[in-house]
Amino acid sequence: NAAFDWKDPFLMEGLLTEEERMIRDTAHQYAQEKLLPRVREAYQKEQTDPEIFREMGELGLLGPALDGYGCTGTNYVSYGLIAREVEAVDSGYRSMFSVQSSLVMHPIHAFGSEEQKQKYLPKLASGEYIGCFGLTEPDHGSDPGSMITRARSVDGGYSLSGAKNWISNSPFADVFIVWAKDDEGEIRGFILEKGMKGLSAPKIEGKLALRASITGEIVMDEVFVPEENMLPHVKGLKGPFSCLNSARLGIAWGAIGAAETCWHTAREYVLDRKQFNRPLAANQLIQKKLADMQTEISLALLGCLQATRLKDEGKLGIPLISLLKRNSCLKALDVARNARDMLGGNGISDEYPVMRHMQNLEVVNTYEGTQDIHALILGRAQTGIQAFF
Ligand code: TGC
Ligand code: FAD
Repeated sequence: NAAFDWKDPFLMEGLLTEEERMIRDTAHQYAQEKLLPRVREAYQKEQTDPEIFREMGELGLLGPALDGYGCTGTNYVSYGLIAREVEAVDSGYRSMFSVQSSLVMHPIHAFGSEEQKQKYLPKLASGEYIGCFGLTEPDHGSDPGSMITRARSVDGGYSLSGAKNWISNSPFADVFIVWAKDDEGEIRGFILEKGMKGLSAPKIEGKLALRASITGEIVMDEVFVPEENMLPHVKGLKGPFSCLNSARLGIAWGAIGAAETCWHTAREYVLDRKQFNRPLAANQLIQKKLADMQTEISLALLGCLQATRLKDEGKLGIPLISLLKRNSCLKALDVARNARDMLGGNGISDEYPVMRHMQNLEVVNTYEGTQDIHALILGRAQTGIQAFF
């Protein structure tokens, strides 16, 4: 009889290559040794340490799936494994990794000029530069195609005016990827730099979730952006959306990393804690909750692995990303809420990570397309009927 590994029922470990396991182990060690010790205070005080970018950069974890320009050049399975390890500590730290890698480095790599790639990518890969991605506006979130930020043609470049809201990393970013409509109404991508006249990025205070990741606005008042800072090789919504494809797949892995932490914490807790003279784990209701967690987490991970293998082979259909991003967020939220419940009163204390994960996952379920937007993308993909306008 073959052994059953309760943590890894499908023996997924054996489906990874040696290189993937090595990268995963590097990310695991970094997350546990460097991120975990600082998260509690960072979350309490709503503080984000920019040094984290430098540390990740040193280990080759930023933009890992990109080739050249100081990037590691791994596959996307390794990217997903990094996201899972980082988010096992905190979704906010995975957010910092995702934005830098998929939303800032990827568009420069995929749509930038040779000069832009050489100027920005090595410094973003090392973490010397911090990047942010401005798509969402105060009045246009799920429907970014209706954005009002404008890039007016002026002598030698463009004049950008408008506001972006809920932007991860913006208050301390050096590089801003901003999406704006040109004189023809076409969406174009622009690289803005800290210090440009008319550009500011105030912090959004008082978040009740994702508190270890700084979030802000991007306010642009006739910011002059030279012609050479426009991304030359993409037009239209497919620019920002193709960045979201990689980031959303990373979230599908990451949210399950957070769920795993909640599951393992709950399992240990119910084995240790006694009520009615026996461990909580001896109760059928508790065991059912653990079984549900194990089932959803292991199935979700297998789905992530198969989809990401398809991506690495160039065979991934985009709606599958919506299926996985939505499923991982919803299942992870369910796991986190049940884990919180199983810890009783202790479940609300920050001595345990579960309530923090539960709060974070509310954001993860909302950003990069809400659960319902992803359901509508999947509905359209199977009926051919667009239901969101
Ligand atoms: P639609 O008509 O569907 O498409 C317009 C054009 O875009 C193309 N396209 C894609 N291309 C590549 N990948 C994708 N996933 C694509 N989805 C669409 C499409 O082919 C079309 O191209 P063309 O050449 O024919 O013009 O556009 P729509 O306006 O009807 O879109 C509707 C909808 C709901 C699907 C879309 O707007 C959507 O996904 N909304 C959600 C918004 C969102 O995800 N925002 C994310 C902001 S960034 C963020 O949250 C970062 S948080 C990161 C962190 O901290 O970790
Ligand atoms: P809305 O679009 O107003 O949606 C509100 C509700 O209405 C949701 O439940 C939604 O599902 C529902 N809804 C909307 N349209 C429909 C419809 N047609 N049918 C049915 N239901 C619908 N954005 C960036 O550009 N860059 C970032 O770095 C970034 N980081 C973020 C960090 C944080 C902490 C947060 C909270 C958000 C971040 N975002 C970022 C923004 C995020 O992508 C948006 O919040 C998200 O896309 C949803 O948009 P919205 O908040 O405007 O909600």
